[in-house]
Amino acid sequence: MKQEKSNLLYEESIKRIPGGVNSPVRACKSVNRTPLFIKRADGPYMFDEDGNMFIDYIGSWGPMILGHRDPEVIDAITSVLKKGTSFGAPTNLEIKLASMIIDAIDSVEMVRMVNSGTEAAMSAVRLARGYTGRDTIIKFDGCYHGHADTFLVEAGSGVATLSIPGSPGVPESIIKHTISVPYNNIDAVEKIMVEKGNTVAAIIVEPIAGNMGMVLPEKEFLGKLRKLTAKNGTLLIFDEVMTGFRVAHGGAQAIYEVEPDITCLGKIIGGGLPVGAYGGKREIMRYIAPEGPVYQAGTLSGNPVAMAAGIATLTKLKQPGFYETLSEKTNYLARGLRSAAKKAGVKVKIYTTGSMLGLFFTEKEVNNFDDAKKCNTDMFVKYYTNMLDRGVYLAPSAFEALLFHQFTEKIF
Ligand code: HOZ
Repeated sequence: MKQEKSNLLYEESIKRIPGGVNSPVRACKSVNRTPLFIKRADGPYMFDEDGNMFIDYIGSWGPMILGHRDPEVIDAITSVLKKGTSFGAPTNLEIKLASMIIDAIDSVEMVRMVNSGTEAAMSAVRLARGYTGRDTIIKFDGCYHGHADTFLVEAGSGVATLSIPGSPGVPESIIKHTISVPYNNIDAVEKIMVEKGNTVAAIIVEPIAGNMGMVLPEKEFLGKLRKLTAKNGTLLIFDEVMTGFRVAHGGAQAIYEVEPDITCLGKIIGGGLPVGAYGGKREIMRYIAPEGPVYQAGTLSGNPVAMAAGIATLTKLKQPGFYETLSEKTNYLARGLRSAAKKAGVKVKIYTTGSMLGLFFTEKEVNNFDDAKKCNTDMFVKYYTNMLDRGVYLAPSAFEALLFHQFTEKIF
């Protein structure tokens, strides 16, 4: 594979941008490579500066469930662009996207738009603390809720990929309020809640973990979290930035039939433009300024171009059978991967839900971050490198999920 132009750009980039990238995991360090610079994308494909074509199974880390340059999304963006790009004032588009989210997710009665998943999770925690008057947050090892101070304890995604246990710059005085426990370990949560449940503002969880590879919640895990939080006056926050509108129209909470108090969203709801949102029960959401005392704001929040892209995307996702078809394609792919691994004598565990797939090089079941960390990461690097050479673009990390799009069938 030619990489001359990407390499030249990387040389320039690294002089001006830390690590040459604007988000660490893109640097491809854990797979012993330097990044490919992308020129354009179309449908299921991405094309780099050297003219290499790849089937894209990152989908911009989640938003591109319709593939790239979906005609309806592009039309919606173009028509808004002609009217302006940012007003810093309310628009009808915000009401429309809010209504679509409220209609899709039963637990969401009101929603506030922000600009990223990080912002959504950070704001949801502030709201939970303001609403309950408590400081402690429980999170789970290997879950990733963006890069706000509160969450950089045993985090997944890029933090796990680069083996960064925490981060300098995060004050001890902040993270002393964060307790991180193993995913799927309800006994550990119960113990903390018995000891100090009345000081815990919120439990935040990825209802399907997607940032330590993809790890499914054990039966009853989410339901028990719901019961424990309700009993202790603690809020339950589902971070559905990755799973929202991806695993089902109503998110992971629709699959597991557990309603959180607050849901964080991002990625798909912006159709490929920067967006995030957090929503929940009316009584809680009314605590946000200007209705309530919890402050949170943003110049570009509810940006009309992002709203239009989100509306066009969610409209298409409402087509009957969309998620069922995508799920069948994912399972088809999983079967193929399992049989190829078997033929090659490689031990793998593969999990799927909706259009997400978790691939681990191990023979043991993977239920939490410790299990994920014990998998054969050297094998992942080999796999990643060979897939890239064969034109398949995967996340450059053993701690990410594979994310499929509506074009999957055209490829196989
Ligand atoms: N939430 C993304 C990982 N699952 C972030 C991607 C990045 O770190 O750039």
